[in-house]
Amino acid sequence: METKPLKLTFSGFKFLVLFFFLGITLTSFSQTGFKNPVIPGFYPDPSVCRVNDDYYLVNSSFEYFPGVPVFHSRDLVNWEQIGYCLTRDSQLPLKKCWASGGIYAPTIRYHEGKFYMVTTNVSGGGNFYVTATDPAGEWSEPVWVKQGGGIDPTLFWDENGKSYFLSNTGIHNDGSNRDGIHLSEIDIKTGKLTSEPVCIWNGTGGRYPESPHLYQKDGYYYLMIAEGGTEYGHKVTIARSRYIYGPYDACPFNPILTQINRDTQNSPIQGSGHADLIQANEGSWWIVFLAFHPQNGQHHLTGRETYLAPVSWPENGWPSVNGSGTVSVDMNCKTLPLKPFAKKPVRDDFSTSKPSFDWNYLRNPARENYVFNVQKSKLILKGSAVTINDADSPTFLGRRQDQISFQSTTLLNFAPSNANEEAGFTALMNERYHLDLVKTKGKLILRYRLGEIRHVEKEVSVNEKTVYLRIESTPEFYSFSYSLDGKDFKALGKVNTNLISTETAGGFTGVFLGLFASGNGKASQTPAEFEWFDYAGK
Ligand code: 6LW
Repeated sequence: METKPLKLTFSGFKFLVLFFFLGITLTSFSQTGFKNPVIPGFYPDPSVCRVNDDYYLVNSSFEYFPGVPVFHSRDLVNWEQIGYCLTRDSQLPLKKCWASGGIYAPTIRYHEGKFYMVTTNVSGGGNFYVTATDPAGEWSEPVWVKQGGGIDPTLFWDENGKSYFLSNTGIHNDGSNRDGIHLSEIDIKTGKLTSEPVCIWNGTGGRYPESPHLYQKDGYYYLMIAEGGTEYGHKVTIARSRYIYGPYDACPFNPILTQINRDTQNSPIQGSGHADLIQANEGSWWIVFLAFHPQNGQHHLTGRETYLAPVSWPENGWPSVNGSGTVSVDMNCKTLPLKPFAKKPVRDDFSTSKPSFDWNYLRNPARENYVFNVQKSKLILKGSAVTINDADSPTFLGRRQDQISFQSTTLLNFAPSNANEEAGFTALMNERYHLDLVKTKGKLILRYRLGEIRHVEKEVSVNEKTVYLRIESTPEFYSFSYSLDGKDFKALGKVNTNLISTETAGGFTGVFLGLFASGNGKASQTPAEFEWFDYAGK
C-alpha cells in the first residue's frame, strides 16, 4: 500500500496551536475539585509553609516516635511524607510521657534559607525549635525557648526582619491566670526572649484561645487563632492591627471557619479548627486545618486529620474560607494543577533496613528489641518486661488507622515455650484502650482493655508457630479473625468501635494498628517474627 508523507496544512497547524494552548491552560491553571481530608488519619494541628513551588506541612505527634511528620506537596491537595523533624532521642525525650503528652501543635516556617519547626514537648521541657536546610532532615538539636509554660508556639518575622515568638499561655501579663495569645521578641540564635511576653488578644469569648499564627498583609498584622476547644465546638477566628502589639480588632464575621452551626451539625466533618494560612505561588490563598470524622454516633477513631479549603482574601479585607466558613468532603473549587503521588502499596514485606515513614514507636524505643532483617525480609520483635498496658515504651510498631473501614492482616511466626511471653496485633487508642489479638504459649486470645475493664473475649488453642491475624473495621465494629493457611479465616469476635474512640478514651490521638511483643514483667526468650503486614482501606 502506498503511504503518503504527512503534510501539515495551515488549518491543521491552527488546530495544533489551539490544542497546545488548551492543553497548557488545562494543565497549568485551575483544575476543579478535591476530597477532604487531604491527609487522612491522625495528623492534627497542621502548619504549612511554601518555598517557591513547594509546600511543606507538619503535624503534632504526642507520645509517638519519631515526632512531627513532615509532608511535601506541589498542589496543596496531594501530600507525601518526606520525613520527621524529631528523629533522635535528644530531640524528643518521651520517657514516661503520658498518653497524649509529648509533642503538641507545631508551626513550620521558612526564613532566610532555613526551615524552622517550633513546638512544645508538654511532658519533656516545654517550647523549643529545630532548624534544617532540607525539610526531609536531619533537623538540628532543639533550641529551648526560655518561657515558663505556653503551648502552640509560632515564630514570626516582620517585614523589617525582627523575630517574634507567640504562644498561648495561661499567664496574663497583668498577673492573672487567663488564657490569651502572648507575643514577645526572641533572639532566634539562642531562644532567649528579649522582651516580656504581652497578651495581645484572647479571642472572641470561646474557651481555649490557642494556635496563634501571625501574617502581614496590606499594612496589617493578622492574628489567626482557634477557640472553643478541639472538640465539636472548635472554630477559627481572626483579628488585625496596624501595630504588632495591637490593639487587635476582631473580624466582624468571626468565626471564619467552624462546623458548629445548624447547617453543619450533621456534616460528616466536625471540629474544624487549628488552622494555618498559605499563599500559593500563583497568588491564591488557602487554609489548612484539623477536623475529624465521627462514626457510630458522636465518636471518632481515626484522629484529627488534615483538611484544606480555599480562601478569598481581598486587599484590605478579611479572609473568607470557602465562601461559607464551613467545609465539606467534596470540595467543588478550583485547585492548583494537581500533581498526585503514587499510591502506597497494600503490603509492607519488611524488606527494608528501617521502617517506612508509616510506622511509629511508642515513646523512645529500646532499639535492640527491633530487628529489620532485610535478608529474610522479616520484622523481628523481642518482647521486654514492658507491656502495651504501660505508659512506657513496649516493643511496639504501629501505623495509623487512616480509614474508617479497612482490612489489615499480618503473618506471625511465634511459638513461645514460656507462659509469660506474648506477641500479637492490636488496635490501640492508648495504653488504657486497646483491642488485642495475642499469641501466647499454645493459645490465641482475643482480649479487650477498656479503661479499668480487662476482658478476655475468646481463647482458642493454637499450637502452630505460624498464624495469620486479621483486624477489620466498619463504622460500627472491629472484627477479629485468624487463619492457619491464609485462606480460611475463623472469626474470633467483634466489638463496638465507640468503646475505644477519642470521645471514650480521651486524648488527642487516633487508633494505631500495632504489632507488639512482651515478656510481661521480664524479657522474652522467644523473638516474634512478622513476615509481612497488609493494610487496605475499604
Ligand atoms: C493543640 C491545641 C489543640 O496544642 O489541641 O486543636 C492541642 N488544638 O492547639 C493538641 O493537639
